[in-house]
Amino acid sequence: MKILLVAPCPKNEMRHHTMDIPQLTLSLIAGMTPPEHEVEICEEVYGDVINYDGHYDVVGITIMTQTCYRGYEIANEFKKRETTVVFGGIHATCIPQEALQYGDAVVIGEAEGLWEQVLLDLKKNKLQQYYKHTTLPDLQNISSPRRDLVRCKSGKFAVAPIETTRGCPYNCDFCTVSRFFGTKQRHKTMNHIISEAEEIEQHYLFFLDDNITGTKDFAKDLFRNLAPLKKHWVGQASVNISKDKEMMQLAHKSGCKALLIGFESMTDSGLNSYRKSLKSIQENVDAVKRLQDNGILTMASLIFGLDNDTEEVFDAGQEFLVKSKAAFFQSCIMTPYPGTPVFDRLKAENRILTDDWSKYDTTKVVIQPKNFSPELLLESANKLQKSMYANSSIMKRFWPNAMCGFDSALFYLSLNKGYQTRNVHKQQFGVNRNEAGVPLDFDTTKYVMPVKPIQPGIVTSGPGLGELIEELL
Ligand code: B12
Ligand code: SF4
Repeated sequence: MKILLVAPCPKNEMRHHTMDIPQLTLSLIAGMTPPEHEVEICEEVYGDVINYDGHYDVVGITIMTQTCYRGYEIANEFKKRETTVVFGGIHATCIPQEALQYGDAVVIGEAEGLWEQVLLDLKKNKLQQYYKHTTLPDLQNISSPRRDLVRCKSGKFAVAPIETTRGCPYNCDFCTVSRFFGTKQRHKTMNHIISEAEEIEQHYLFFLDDNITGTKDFAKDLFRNLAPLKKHWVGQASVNISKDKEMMQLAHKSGCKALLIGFESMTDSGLNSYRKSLKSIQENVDAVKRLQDNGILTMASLIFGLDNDTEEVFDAGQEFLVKSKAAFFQSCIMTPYPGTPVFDRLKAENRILTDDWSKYDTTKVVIQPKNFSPELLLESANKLQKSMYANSSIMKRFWPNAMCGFDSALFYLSLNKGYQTRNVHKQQFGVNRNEAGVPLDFDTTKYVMPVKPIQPGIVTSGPGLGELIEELL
């Protein structure tokens, strides 16, 4: 069969030129496809153009919430040509009923073992509507990604994605990860990870794991095995790494240049409700400094708009960033992703302002915060982001980060300048509300009308939401 795998990108999304990271998802699915099939990969964000008349037997589309409408538009084009369309990914898993309106089948959860079944069923002309696991797949025997099919290899820093684990024990109320990948971390074998890393031609690796140090012994072992490869890498970790000197040293020796750390909230009450483990601004400042002392830059991620947040959180965030001189800053606006307890709660409290999924990307306001206005949330988060990426701030934060090494200094400057440029684009977005008279019913057909006839009984909102994942976990 001739297969096309697509990662859609909304047309108005700006491409981030500083660091191009191809998605691992599509090459992984290609890797689990039996060799008798011919596979092509298309990543719209890097300018790949979809050949609608390529006579594919099946088109697989991966969707996140923010990209789902573009995914549905692509599906519509293929449905006009009577091509079979299969959806997968985090959004399709959270609302499989919705995705099914635009395609022929939905793979719920991880594709390993299910995608192979989809292809077998297709061959027999017996495609089912939903495919889902009864247990989460074991990563010990996972197939390797087909990196040879990935076209995007450029950028100032050419970065290759790689994963070592799946799952996150924290289960934060606003996040889909634990509900999707489970609360127990599952690992690939060390041999598999190291030989995959060895084969990657790029010098920079991006570990996709939500918390690379989630299992301490495994992480330390990984770093020891990685060191001889002399690669550089970036990844995500819990702030707890800053309390473990040996872990920081091993990470640094293995080539770790920067870690994205979710500090999430700077107020005690915010932290308590989202189960993070450092409590005061000073403790968080010290954590960043300890990482800097060990040669690791911090990308500090803060969420604004949590229910415990008062107007003071923005000043607290500012204080933390100024004092810590964190290398990078990601300001996330609280976004209620479908399938999360926060979505259900805010929906029940009528505090969701729009059902336009394309706005759900954490840079736009789609909720009514509890203690201040949506406008204040947007303005304050933007102001913080703008002040962090002002030239004066970039210069003030330069030295402690540049002390981490020449490569780090270069990386610091490039990424800060990249964020500065992107920021100009971001500031334009306002608070997003459904237009007057448009009901908040989470019915996507008012945004993208399916080409397939709408099947009666398929609900896109309400109690059905997320049920299928709950069952699995
Ligand atoms: C790395 C990452 C990024 C990187 C992406 C770099 C890259 N090019 O890969 C960066 C930093 C750029 C990024 C950006 C964003 N991200 Co991000 N990101 C992740 C992260 C940590 C890993 C993604 C990943 O590759 N996982 C590993 C792959 C293998 O898993 P997978 O994609 O789910 O694929 C498996 C299954 O879903 C299934 N599958 C997937 N697609 C398909 C398709 C078919 C046809 C089939 C059969 C199966 C299938 O099979 C795969 C193998 O089992 C996830 C969290 C997570 N653990 O997944 C968040 C996550 C995906 N990101 C998220 C968000 C919100 C964003 C942003 C909107 C904003 C932000 N603050 O980061 C932007 C938007 C980017 C965009 N593309 O539009 C959310 C999405 C929530 C949602 N409901 O949509 C997640 C889940 C994080 C979270 N805490 O909730 N992200
Ligand atoms: S926000 Fe981070 S720590 Fe919390 S569940 Fe999601 S991935 Fe885990």
